[in-house]
Amino acid sequence: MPLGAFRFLDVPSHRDPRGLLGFVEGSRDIPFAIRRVYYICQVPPGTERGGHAHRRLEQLFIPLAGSFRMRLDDGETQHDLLLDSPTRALHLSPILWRELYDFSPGAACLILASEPYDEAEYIRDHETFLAATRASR
Ligand code: T46
Repeated sequence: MPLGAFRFLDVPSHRDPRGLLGFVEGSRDIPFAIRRVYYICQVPPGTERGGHAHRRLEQLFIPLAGSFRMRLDDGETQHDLLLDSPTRALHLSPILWRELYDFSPGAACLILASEPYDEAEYIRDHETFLAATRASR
């Protein structure tokens, strides 16, 4: 996927009377090898998370329970997305500013990442982010 792009992906899953089982294999169901997994949950009402972009990292967001919204900015266009289904994941490429908000009570999101954690590849200043988008065009 190009820099600054995003797309929703259907997560392969199996539903039967016992519930839902979803599965993702790195480099098969998503175009990157999974090198890190983290999760966000127990978010207090009214809390926002994110407020940054990544220089190299690709991520897949799987909203396992509840819902939240994500504002995305590619430097030119803003999008406001609802994540509310464990079988509809959001794939983000690098160079996308993200803000997560409006978490429902009990919301939980699993994130699959293409790189180990590295604070140096975060862009936490919006002006620096805008400069990076211009450089990437
Ligand atoms: C993202 C959004 C959606 C680690 O030590 N290892 C990790 O893998 C992660 C993700 C975080 N941390 C530490 C770094 C900070 O001291 O956990 C602390 C909180 O992280 P942060 O303020 O970056 O949390 P969010 O929710 O603003 O951002 C996170 C991810 O960092 C980021 O990649 O896209 O979730």
